Parts: sequence; C-alpha cells; structure tokens
Amino acid sequence: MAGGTDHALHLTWREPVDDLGIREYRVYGSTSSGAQGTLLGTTRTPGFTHGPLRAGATWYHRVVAVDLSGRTTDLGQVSGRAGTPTRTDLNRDGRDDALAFTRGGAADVYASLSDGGKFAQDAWKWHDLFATDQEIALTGDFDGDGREDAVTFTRGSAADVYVSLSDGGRFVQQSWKWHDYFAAGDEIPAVGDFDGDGRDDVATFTRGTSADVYVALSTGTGFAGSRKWHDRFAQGEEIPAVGDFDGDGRDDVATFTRGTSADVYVSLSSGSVFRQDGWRWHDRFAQGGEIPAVGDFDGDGRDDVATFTRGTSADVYVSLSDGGRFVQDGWKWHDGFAGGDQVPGVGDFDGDGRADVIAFTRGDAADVYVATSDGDRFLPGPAKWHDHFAVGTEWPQPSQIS
Ligand SMILES: [Ca+2]
Ligand SMILES: [Ca+2]
Ligand SMILES: [Ca+2]
Ligand SMILES: [Ca+2]
Repeated sequence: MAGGTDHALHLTWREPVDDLGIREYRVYGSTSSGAQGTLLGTTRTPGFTHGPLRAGATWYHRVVAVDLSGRTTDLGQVSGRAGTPTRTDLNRDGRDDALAFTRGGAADVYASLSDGGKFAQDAWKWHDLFATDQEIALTGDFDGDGREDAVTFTRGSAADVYVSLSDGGRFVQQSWKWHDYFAAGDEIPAVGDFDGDGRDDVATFTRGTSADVYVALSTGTGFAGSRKWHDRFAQGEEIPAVGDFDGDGRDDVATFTRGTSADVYVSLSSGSVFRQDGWRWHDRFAQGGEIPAVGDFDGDGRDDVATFTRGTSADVYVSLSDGGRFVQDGWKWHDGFAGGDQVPGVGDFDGDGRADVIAFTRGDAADVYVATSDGDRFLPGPAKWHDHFAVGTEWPQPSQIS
C-alpha cells in the first residue's frame, strides 16, 4: 500500500464499497504511530503522493473516505519509510558503493562496498564482460528491488542498451538487451525514475540545435518505447543532469550552460513529460569549465546542485533547492577537494540521508577520497576510502566523468 522512492511516499488503497459513490478521500499523516495526524490533502482517486520527505523518515498515514452523502469511512492506517537517495547502492544497505568499469577489450567491472567509513573490498570482480570499448556505463535500480544495477549504452549507430541486475554480490546477467535503439550517435544518456514508480528509467539528451529529450520507461525487464518528453532542453554543449528537484518522487531534469552565463535551468516531471520551458533556477552557478553535479546535500528530500572547480583552487560550491529555485550564491562547502584532473562525483556513502562528495585520482595512485556532508558543509580532511580503485583510465561510478 505504501512504497518508498527516493524522496516521496506513494500511497494507494482499494476503493471501499459504497452505494452512493465516493466524493473524496482525506489523507492524514503523522510521524508517530497511533496519532490522528494532520490533513495532508484530499484526492478523488485512490492514490496520493506525500513528499518531499527527509530520507529514512517513517510516516503513518490514515485514509478516510467521504461518500456523496458526507458519510465517512476510516480505511485504516498504513506506514511507510522514505527511501534514501542512493544511486550506486549495490547491496541495499542505504549506503552508496563504488564501481569501476575497465571498458576497452577486457570490459571487467569491479565493486567495493561502503562500510560507512571506507570502501571495503579490493579487486572484487562483479562482471567480466560489461561495457566494452567506449560505452557509457551508469547505474540505477531498474527492477525496483532496492539494489542498484548496471546499464551500458553503446551509442553510435547500434544504439543498444544493456542491463545487468545486482544480486548484492555481482551483476548477474550476460548480454541482456533492454533497448535496441536509444541514445544514438553522441547523445548524452542518463538514469532517473521519471514516472516515480520505484523503477529507474533512462533518458537521452540530443543537445545541439534540436535539444530534444527522450525517455524510455522501465518495465522491470526492459525499457519500453522512446517518447519525447521535451523539445527544447540542454541546447548546444550544455551539461544536462537528473534529480528530483521538487521532491515529489519523480526525477526531473536540469541543464547547466556553464561558461560566462553560468545559468541553470530546471524542468519538472509530470510523470509523462518535462513541463517547464526556460525556467531559470540560478543565474551564476558552474562557471567556465566547472563540473556540476546533483545530490540532496542537506537531506530535506529535494535534490540540490554542487559544482567542482578542480584545478589548483579545488573548491566545491553548493546551492540548495527550495522547490522552485536554487537559493544560495557563492556558498563554498569545501576548499580542497577534487583538485587537478581528479574525477568528482556525488553519493550518500555513509547512508545518513545527506549526499556526500567523492573524488577518484585514477592513474597509478588510484586513490579514492570522500568528504561527507554535515548539512551545511563537506567535512574538511577529506578521508581516503580506498587506495587502489579505478586505476589508469578506468570509468568510475558514481562520478561526473564524460
Ligand atoms: Ca551499499
Ligand atoms: Ca535492482
Ligand atoms: Ca520531481
Ligand atoms: Ca536538498
């Protein structure tokens, strides 16, 4: 009856038998069991979405049906727990884990699971033929079992999409094609739960002058169809990104112009389309060649944005979503993270519901650093979480590598 996605709870219930017919349902919510709760809203159909919610919060909901004569029927209480906003949690413990795709001819995949303070395993192979050559490998929970899985996009003229599901100890399937024409040429593929059903879907951004965005929804065993959800988003060389910026449980899209304009635009998912056109959420974020990223850094249930300057300054800035814009300007959360050409990324590695930052040095050092969020900064330090992961030019996840 209640299912948790990243930032919202989706309630559904059975319609009661009532000769007169139902006028409306009243939905009450409380964080303590047995309490009457406060009225969250009313609905004419037997379903309600409650969000944004703090990660991991437990809610108790009560639904009261009102028929056409005004008679009320209490349909009882249900509880649900808001999920944690992970993207690479391979074993469903609420903590994001680290992945390295060798790609090329070997096409090996290695994983190392977070124990809350480090990535524990070394040289643990999860697949020996996934994401060959220059394919784009990403992660998401495509079957909705709470464990994040692997997806790879061949792009080019083949434009095939393969998935292999996590069983908590490896990626199981070989050569399982989930789409045979998606993200062609040099389009930018992405992962998100765009319809909010608890299974991650895929999107692709054509960019350039067409600037179309297509989505294919997961059925649990494949990505169905390919429908245009926006016809003017992420133009030219802009950097598109995915996140639930209003916290309604459906993933939305953002795009960063970077350069001197440094604008950020957002378009929210309605469940079947990205609605807004030209809606600017920030006018000075991710300038020049900075690397933008998305995560819920304060853990309020809405995804925020971060940007990494890298180079010698190695600063990290954050701006938090209030559901209608990214609020802060020039708010530095770290002054020495992901310097030089390190590959930065975002994930909730300690599982406290607030997104943290990660940096892969790659090369011979192959060190991995994490700086955890305390809600208004990334802790200084940063701590080394692995000293031999993602060597050379391997493709690490979660990261903003392109
Ligand atoms: Ca994990
Ligand atoms: Ca899964
Ligand atoms: Ca949303
Ligand atoms: Ca937030």
